[in-house]
Amino acid sequence: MFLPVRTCSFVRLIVDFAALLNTFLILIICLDQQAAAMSEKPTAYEGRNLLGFQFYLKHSEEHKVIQGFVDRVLPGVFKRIAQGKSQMDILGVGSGGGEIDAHILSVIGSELPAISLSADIVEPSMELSDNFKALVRRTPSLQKIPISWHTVTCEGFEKQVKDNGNVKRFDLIHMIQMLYYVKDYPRMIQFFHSLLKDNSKLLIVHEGAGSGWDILWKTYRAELCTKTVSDYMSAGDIKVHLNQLGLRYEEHLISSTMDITACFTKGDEMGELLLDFMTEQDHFYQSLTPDLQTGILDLLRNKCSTEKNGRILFDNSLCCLLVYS
Ligand code: HSM
Repeated sequence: MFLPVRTCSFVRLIVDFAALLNTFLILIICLDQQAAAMSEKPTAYEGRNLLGFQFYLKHSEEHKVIQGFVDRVLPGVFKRIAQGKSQMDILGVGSGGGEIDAHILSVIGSELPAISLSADIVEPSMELSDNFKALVRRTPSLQKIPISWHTVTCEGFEKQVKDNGNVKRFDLIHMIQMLYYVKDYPRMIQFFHSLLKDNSKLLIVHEGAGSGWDILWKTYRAELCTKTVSDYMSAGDIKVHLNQLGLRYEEHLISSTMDITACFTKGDEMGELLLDFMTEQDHFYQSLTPDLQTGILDLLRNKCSTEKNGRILFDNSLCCLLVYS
C-alpha cells in the first residue's frame, strides 16, 4: 500500500515521538529506583561488618547446618508444595551471597526435575548481590533459572509491589537469618505471607530462643540495639507473633555451636573481628566502655557457651519455622 508522502512523515513523527516518550519514562523509572535505593539506610553488611560477617560464615557452621537441614527435612516439603504444579516460583528475602538459595534451588531441581523454576531475590547489599550473581555465573544449573534481582530492603520491595499493582505470588518464600534487620517484622511477615500461593510455604530460619545470641542481645539490648538491629528478637519472639497473626507453622530446631575461644585473647585479630560482628561494633575495644567489655566477655563465656577440651563453644543454635499459606 502506498501512502501519500505527507501522511508517511506524519506517521514517522508519531512513531518517533512515542519512542522518545518511552525512553523518557524508562529514565524516570530508573532515576526513581536509584533515588529510593540511595535514601534507604545502610544495610547491616557494609564495611567492617561485612568483613566480620564473611569471617563469621567461614568460621561458624551456619551455612553447613542450614544446608544439612535443607537436605534432611525440605525435600518432602518441596514435593508436597509441587503437587499438581508444573512451575514453582521462589522468593529469597535477604539472600546475601546466595549460598543457601543456590542450595535450595539445586535440591528442588534434582528432586523435582520436571518442575520449571523461577527465582526472585531481594537483597539490599550491592556487594552481596554481586557475589550471588558471580555464584550464578559459576553454577551451570542456576543459569537455566530465570532470576529477577531486587537490590532493595524488604520494606523497599513491599513499596515496589504496592506501587506496581501487579502482584507476583510464590510457592516458596524464604527469610533466612535476616529478620533482625527489619524494623516492623510482624508486618513484614504478614506482607510476605500475603504473597504466597495456595499450598505454599514461608520458611523462616532464625536464632533460637535461649541461644547464645538471644542471651547476649537481650541482656545488652540497650547497649547493642543501636545500629542496624533496632530491637532484638529470637525465634521464640517470632513464634509469639505468628500465633497472634493466627498463622499455622511447624518448628524444627537446628543445633550448632561456634568456637569463640579466640575472642578471649585481646589482640587476636580474628577473635576481635568475630567479637565485633557478634556485638555489631566497629571495634569492640574502642567502642565500648571497659565495664561493658568485661560484662559482655563474662556473659559470652559463662552464659552463652559451654567449655569442651579447653575450647569455648558458643551456642549458635537456629530454629526453622515453616509457615503454612
Ligand atoms: N544476629 C544476626 C547475626 C547473623 N546474621 C548471623 C546472619 N547470620
